[in-house]
Amino acid sequence: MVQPEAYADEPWGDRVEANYIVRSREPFNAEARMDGLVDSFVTPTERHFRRNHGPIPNISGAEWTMTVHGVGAGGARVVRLGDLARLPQFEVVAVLECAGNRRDGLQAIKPVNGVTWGAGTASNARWGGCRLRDVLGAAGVPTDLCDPFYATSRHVEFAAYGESTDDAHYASSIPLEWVMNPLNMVLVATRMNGLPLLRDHGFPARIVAPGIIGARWVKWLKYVRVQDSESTCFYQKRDYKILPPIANGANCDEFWPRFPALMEMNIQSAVCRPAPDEALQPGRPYTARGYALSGGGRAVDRVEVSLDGGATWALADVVANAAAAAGSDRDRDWSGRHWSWVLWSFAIASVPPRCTIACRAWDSGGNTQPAEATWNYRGVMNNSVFRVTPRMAGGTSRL
Ligand SMILES: Nc1nc2c(c(=O)[nH]1)N[C@H]1C(S)=C(S)[C@@H](COP(=O)(O)O)O[C@H]1N2
Ligand SMILES: [Mo]
Repeated sequence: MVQPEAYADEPWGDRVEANYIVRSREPFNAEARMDGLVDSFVTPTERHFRRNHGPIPNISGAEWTMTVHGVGAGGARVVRLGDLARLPQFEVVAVLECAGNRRDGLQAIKPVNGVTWGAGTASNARWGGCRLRDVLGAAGVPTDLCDPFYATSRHVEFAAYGESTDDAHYASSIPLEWVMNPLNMVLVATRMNGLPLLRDHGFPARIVAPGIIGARWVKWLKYVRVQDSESTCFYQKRDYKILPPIANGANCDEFWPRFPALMEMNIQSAVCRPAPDEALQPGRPYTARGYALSGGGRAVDRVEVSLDGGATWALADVVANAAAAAGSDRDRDWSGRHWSWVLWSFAIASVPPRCTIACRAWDSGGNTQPAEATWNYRGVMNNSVFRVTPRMAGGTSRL
């Protein structure tokens, strides 16, 4: 349990509350206002959502240490920011999405266990730091994925400084093989959008695991550890799983061990404009805009919009993607991996007097979003077709 005094030192100066819908203050949980998400391909830091399971630790960069538990003799080492800075530096533009994004759609069906979220817990940032693979390689972990070492399933656990609400500390893990593949760009990130991480985002160092749900992007790193089984932390074993709809608060203990910890994001999209509180002018043109993303490095291949309840779907224009942002006309990065979201727009020539705008995306795995959501106890991974029914401005149109 976290004592209330633990929240006495929160970084309120770094939080532009006007940009957010604040869902809880202790811990600080705030999603981005939808209309602020589509102005730029890379989400400005002051608009990036914040998701915390406890108070924000106040760590001195000069004093911070992270322990690396690698393999064999000399496999345990303590690293400081200077050690990370001496390794080759990389940048990746990657979308961070909370597995609880759009939980409100499941809550509307039946109560769920978790913070309410609309579609504002996804943001696209430019992350910088060194590769976790290089940190582990220096701690004795074989970097050749054909090494017999990889014949056995292994995991890397990430654990955080600071307290958390459900366990002694925040921790989780992902498969080692994923981390050691350089194409996957798993970083020990120290920078976000060109600046040192804010405290809210994990200063001085966090995991960036592109294509994987936000819960694995552990902030305020205390140690990284190679081990034979996944993390036993609450957030790995008893949270962030899609339980079957028969599981509930009374019987969930029976179901947690039977279902795997979530890893890759699923195909997702949302309308950001019109925002939920925005009024449209009937009969006038309007350009709807939004984002779409997928997990595991899969590309968003198309985004579709329906104004007739899903009877017909028209193609939206993808107006920003990673290739365009990098000044390239190739739609695939050479490795075929996609870590960013795309932004899309859809021109409506004349806004009908009553309309629901629906969107859905398709990814390179041929996946699309289901017409209706299936409820799950933890309220995770809701990616049903996104619908917004805007308010219509009454009376005369604005001059
Ligand atoms: N130490 C720590 N790391 C954490 C969390 C946390 O509560 N504590 N929350 C996780 C979850 S669930 C998400 S979605 C992302 C959110 O990252 P952000 O706050 O930088 O947007 O951080 C992850 N890393
Ligand atoms: Mo999350």
